[in-house]
Amino acid sequence: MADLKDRVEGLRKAFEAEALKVGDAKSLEELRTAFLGRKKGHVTLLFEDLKTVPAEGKREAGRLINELKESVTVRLDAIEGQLSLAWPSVSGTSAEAKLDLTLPGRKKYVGAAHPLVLFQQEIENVFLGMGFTIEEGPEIETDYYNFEALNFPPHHPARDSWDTLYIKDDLLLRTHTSPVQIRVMEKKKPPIRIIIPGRVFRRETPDPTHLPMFMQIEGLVVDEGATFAHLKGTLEYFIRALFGEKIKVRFRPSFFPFTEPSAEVDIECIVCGGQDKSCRVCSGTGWKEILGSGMVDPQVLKNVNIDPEKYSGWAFGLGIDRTAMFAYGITEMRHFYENDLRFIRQFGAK
Ligand code: FA5
Repeated sequence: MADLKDRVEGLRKAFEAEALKVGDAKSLEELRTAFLGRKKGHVTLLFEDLKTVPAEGKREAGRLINELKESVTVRLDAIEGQLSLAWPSVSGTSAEAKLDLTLPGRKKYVGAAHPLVLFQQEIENVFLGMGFTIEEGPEIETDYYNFEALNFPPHHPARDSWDTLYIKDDLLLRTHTSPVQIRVMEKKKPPIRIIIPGRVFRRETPDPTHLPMFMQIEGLVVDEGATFAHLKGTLEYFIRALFGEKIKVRFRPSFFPFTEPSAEVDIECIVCGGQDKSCRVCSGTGWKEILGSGMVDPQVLKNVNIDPEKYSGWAFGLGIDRTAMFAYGITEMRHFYENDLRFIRQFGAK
């Protein structure tokens, strides 16, 4: 038994010494065969010798040999793992083991701002340059802020044009950024000159220019002597700053319960220039609406305790996604949300 113990120890040391020399798959396989080979492996032969050990020592001897077998196997597997992780050596013998230095490197991409975020920042910068400041508000709103304070009485038919997603009776996903106008006017007194970017939600079937979740940027100015001429001049300046001096812009009369008079603003269809009767973006009209606007209705000012005899205001709500389509010449708004990296990497992600 003492003799077997010594042989186990001797083999363990011999194995360790050999294991340190292994440098490739071939020498690893040779070492595995030498110690664990089915017929003549050193450890295998020990099991043969076990038969000659007297009965009272068999159990202990078996344990020692099994431990040796286990530690040899674990060590061989670990070496195999290390070899497969290592770079193939240039001097390797097989063709595939050679490192091909002429292959192009693998590009590592770092994260970058989403194209809509970049575009939102571009819009914000134009307005920050004109002295506006940025405000934000909640995406989950009450009926009061989304509708009632904005002059939509309950059951008013104009509510139908905002297909609303309700959470419960009085709580809804805001359908526009206009409720933040009310929240700000409740807290701040004129002069007010703000923009409000944010996500809005509507029960809409997606198509190339409509989504059920999209982004708006609201603008609000309240001051003594604010007029429609200021609204028109500011929006024209903004649109030319984004699209260049030559862009064609038109103001079209419209209706919103919270502004009077109201106007929608269209820009020429950058996709077809009005030349394609089957254009999926402008439906062949040559124009596409990008924002709604108007003079703040005196009733809305009264709702927030601002005296409409002293102050007047104007406001607008621009679709960020819709406008970004034109700025980047994209014919499908859904691309912005599908997160296809081939699309996204065209906008600043390096
Ligand atoms: C409004 O949401 C008003 N709150 C805008 C407003 C603000 C008027 C302040 C007056 C004063 P409208 O529903 O038209 O209006 O939406 C404004 C803009 O959002 C549209 O011109 C368009 O650019 C964008 N938009 C509207 N619906 C969608 C949609 N389903 N998907 C993407 N963009 C949309």
